[in-house]
Amino acid sequence: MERTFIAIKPDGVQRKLVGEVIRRFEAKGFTLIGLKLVKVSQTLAENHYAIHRDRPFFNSLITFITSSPVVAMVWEGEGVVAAARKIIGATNPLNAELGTIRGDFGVSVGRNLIHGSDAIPTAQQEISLWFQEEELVNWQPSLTSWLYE
Ligand code: D4T
Repeated sequence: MERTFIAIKPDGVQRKLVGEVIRRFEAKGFTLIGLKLVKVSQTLAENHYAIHRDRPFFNSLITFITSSPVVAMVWEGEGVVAAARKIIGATNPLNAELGTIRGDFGVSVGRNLIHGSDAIPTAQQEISLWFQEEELVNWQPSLTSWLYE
């Protein structure tokens, strides 16, 4: 089953949106298999955002993501990587559709509340960066037959 890495960023945690974010992923039908509150280290932040190392916003991004706790999660389900990106919405919350998390709760690209892996290989890489294998729980939700034919 496909898995994706989702992080509620410091602004999402500070703004008490943890429950709201989890509710949306649960209500859609995805399964939570990993969850922890993380005080992000400089090293973890730089590894996670390595692809943006040369971008002008890199330093402020690292300062922001290490400034306050992050909720790190792994969600599972068919097509969860692409679906999560739709649930999250466009990078700039002002461009994100209403009904998405960023569209409903954000006004600024540097405070866009949540991260979701952008592709299956990225998801695998990010899950192993943020979680030990033993922190992930394989379980079978009892409502699976009501979600999948
Ligand atoms: P993440 O990676 O956080 O899920 O965001 P996206 O996948 O939607 O967008 P991204 O990788 O292009 O940006 C990563 C991160 O950098 C912040 N950012 C981005 C910023 O502060 N200023 C900017 O101009 C851009 C493009 C927001 C998300």
